Amino acid sequence: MRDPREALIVIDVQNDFCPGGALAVAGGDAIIPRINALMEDFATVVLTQDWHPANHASFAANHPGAEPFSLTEMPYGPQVLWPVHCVIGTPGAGFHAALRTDPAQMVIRKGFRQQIDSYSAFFENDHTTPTGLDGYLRSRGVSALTFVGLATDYCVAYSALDAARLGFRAAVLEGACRAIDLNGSLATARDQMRAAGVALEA
Ligand code: VGL
Ligand code: ZN
Repeated sequence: MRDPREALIVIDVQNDFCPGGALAVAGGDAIIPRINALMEDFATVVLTQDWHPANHASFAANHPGAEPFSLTEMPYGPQVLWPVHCVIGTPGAGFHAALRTDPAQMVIRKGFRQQIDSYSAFFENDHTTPTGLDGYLRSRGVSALTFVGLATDYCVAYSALDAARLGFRAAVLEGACRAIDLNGSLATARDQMRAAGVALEA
């Protein structure tokens, strides 16, 4: 068992990000056995769930003429337009059946505001609207975070970068993550994480 000040943060291991899903990440389900085993080592386990209304502004389908994986401009900056995914209450938004969920004390849902996407477990993409996870972890005395899950270059990276900015010690176990890797996004995310002091571990 690790020091009780350490928490495991499991990002978006949902059906739509796994093979067969609407925004499938290659090998997304292959990381699940390791994540399940890691849960044994941490006194605090948090799961996150991408959780969008069907009319969400991050869906290309809600921007007439826009192709999935194209870029648009939102009031808060550039935003990738994704295929419809993780719609509230649908099977695609559910956790993968192989993921253990019983050890988790907290499930954070994010991306439920129609106008704002939310990659990070801490802040929506405007970088100011909080999810409440920071307060939850601090009030439980947690100061160090290990991130695993999907996708390395979006929700995992944004979460780890925010964690470092908020003053948590942050590590990403890359072997327990898989990336979307859109136009070099994985290399960019790794550079940003290294620069922010996030430990990239195997
Ligand atoms: C994610 C794209 C859109 C992720 C979520 O979990 O990395 N990526 N929504
Ligand atoms: Zn999403």
